Order: sequence, then C-alpha cells, then structure tokens
Amino acid sequence: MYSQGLIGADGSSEETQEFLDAFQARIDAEEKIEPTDPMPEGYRRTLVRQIGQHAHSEIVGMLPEGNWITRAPSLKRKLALLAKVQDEGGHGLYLYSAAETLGVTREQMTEELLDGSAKYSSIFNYPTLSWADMGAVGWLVDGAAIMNQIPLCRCSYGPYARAMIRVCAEESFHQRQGYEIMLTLCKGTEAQKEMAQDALNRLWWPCLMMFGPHDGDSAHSEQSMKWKIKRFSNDALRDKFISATVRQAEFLGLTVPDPDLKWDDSLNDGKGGYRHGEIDWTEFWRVVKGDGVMNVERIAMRKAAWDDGAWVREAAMAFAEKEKQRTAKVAA
Ligand code: BYC
Repeated sequence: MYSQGLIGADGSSEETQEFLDAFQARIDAEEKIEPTDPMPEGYRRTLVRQIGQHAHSEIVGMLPEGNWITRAPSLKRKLALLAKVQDEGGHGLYLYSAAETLGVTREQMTEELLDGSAKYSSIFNYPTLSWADMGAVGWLVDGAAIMNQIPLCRCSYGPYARAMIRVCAEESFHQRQGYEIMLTLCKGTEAQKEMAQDALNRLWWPCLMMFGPHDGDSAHSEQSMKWKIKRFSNDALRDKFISATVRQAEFLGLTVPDPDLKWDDSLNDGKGGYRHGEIDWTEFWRVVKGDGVMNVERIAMRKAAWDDGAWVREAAMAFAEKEKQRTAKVAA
C-alpha cells in the first residue's frame, strides 16, 4: 500500500511550529501551494490519499457504464456514452498526474488499485441493471460529483485545483446527458418510466453516501478544511445536492425513495432545506471495506483490462525508444 496508508497529519514530523504557522498563513491568504513549495508532510499525505482515491474512482467508474456501451439503444446514445466513459478515463489520468507531483508514481498507484488495497468511491460497487441506470448515473452520480468537485477547483494545492477545472466542465456535460436520458424515458411509455423510477430507487441512497460519512464521523474533514483542501463539509455538500436534485426529480415526475424527505423552512439560517431519512451507514462501511455486490468483479475487470492492454503499452514504449535513438542519430 503506497498511498492509501498515508493518512493526515500524524504529529510525528519534526516540522517546527514556526514552519507550520508560516504554511497555514499562506493557506489563509489563499495562496496556491505548488509541488516544489515546502509543505507539511501531513498536507502532502492527505492530498496523496484523497487524489489517489479520487483517481481510482474515475478509473473504476468507467466500468459500470462501459458495461452498457454495446447495448446503447441508438447510435447517438452509444457515441455520447462512449465519449463520457473516455472522459472518465482522462479524469483518472489528470488526477494520477496531480498525485505524481507529490511523489507517488502512477505505477505505484496502479499496483495498489489492482491488488485490491486501494479505496475508491463506494458508488462504483453497485451494479448497473438497465439502460435507465445510464441516465441515473449521469444525472445522480455525476451530479453528486459536480457538487463535491466544484469546490475542489479552489483547493489550496495548485495541480489538483487546476485538474478539477477541466474535470468539472466535463462532468457537467455528463450530468446533462444523464438527465436527458431520464427525461426521454419519463416522457416515454409507462414501462420506460417505471425503469427510470427503479434506477432512481436503487441509486439514490448510494449517491448520498458518495459525500462521505456524517461530519461527526468524518476523520479527515476538520484538518482538510483548515488546509483548504476541502471547502465544505460532507453534510453541507450532501444537503446542497439533495436540494438541487429533489426539484429535478419532481420535474421528471419521479419520486425520491425517502418517505422522511421533508422541506423545513427553519434550516440554513431560515433559507430552508430538506430533512432526509437516515442513511444506512452499515451498508456504506460494508461496501467501503470490500463487501459490496460488485467490489470483486470491478477489480477483476480492471485487472483484465490492464493485462489485455500490456501489448499496447509495450509497443508505445518500443516506439518511443526507437524515436529517441533516431533523434540521437540525426543530432550526432
Ligand atoms: N466511498 O474523513 P472522511 C466520479 C472514506 S468519481 C469510499 O470524510 P475525506 C465519477 C474516506 O476515504 C467520485 N470511501 O474522508 C467517476 C476515509 O477513508 P480513509 C469520487 C469513502 O477524504 C466516473 C473515510 O471514509 N470523488 O464522480 O475527508 C463516472 C472517512 O471519510 C467515501 C472524489 O473522490 C466514499 N463515498 O472526505 C462518474 C472527490 N467517503 O482514507 C462519476 C474527492 C468517504 O481514512 N474526494 N470515504 O481510509 C473527496 O472530496 C473526499 O475524499 C470525500 C471524503 C468527500 C469523498
């Protein structure tokens, strides 16, 4: 385990208080921290952990939708889904590159993902059972991702913040293509609308879990917010997502599967907000610890794709070596 074992500030560093205060002053002044800047080891480790988990999520996140590319109902849908899945692969690569600036190689992170020791978002350990899931994943999963990731564009670490700007622009296209699939299904036959409702029923609660445990149980939030890696707490972003999404569900004519969901005028300093039912945290931790329906299959599929692609990597390396020799010969 190269990166996932590296958790937050461990208090064991020899960094002086003066150094830590000067670093915090830079953060408080909204300066961006760049790879060659001095930084506390805890800050570096927290970023490696979060960016690594984020990159792995993008890579594994290709699988539930990749599963439907050959079964898309039209050429237009196939093209859009293909492009979306390819974007997610690209996001993984930007993020691995951002993590590399902190001293962890892509090979190390890949190894950790393939040996099953890496964490990635729990949402990707659920199956995608019908075409409506392609709508619901785009609408809800990418919708949750945007809510969580827009603030990361202002993360204090420069390479992560810059990677997130492009990621968010693409996620916003993904969210809209997903919502448009849902809209088409909801305006279609009764059976299509039922399929859309079923996808919402299955994915709603796992999507709320994407924001992480309640603030009181979030081990890293306090320090990450102090370092301005995270700008908002897990619960604050989850609540924002619920408020935005419930209205979208109403427009579709679908029912959010939470009988306890209620608008409450008194929340958010009188601006109002939704109270929601209890999230099943037992299920969340079970999935995070590797016992979700799809954990084993998803890693096996990723490993098979990695192994199948070995010849492409080898050919690219051989070509690069040939080019290097050719250039050296011309220069000599
Ligand atoms: N799933 O102290 P906390 C995408 C872990 S990709 C699994 O609150 P933190 C997309 C957490 O890692 C979406 N584990 O942590 C791709 C920690 O464990 P460790 C991915 C979770 O980091 C393809 C422990 O619980 N997005 O959208 O302060 C197609 C305690 O949590 C989860 C990102 O990665 C979870 N859901 O906050 C479509 C965004 N939640 O490390 C879409 C970047 C928590 O102590 N990441 N854990 O063993 C973040 O914003 C933060 O890392 C989180 C968690 C809000 C997720």
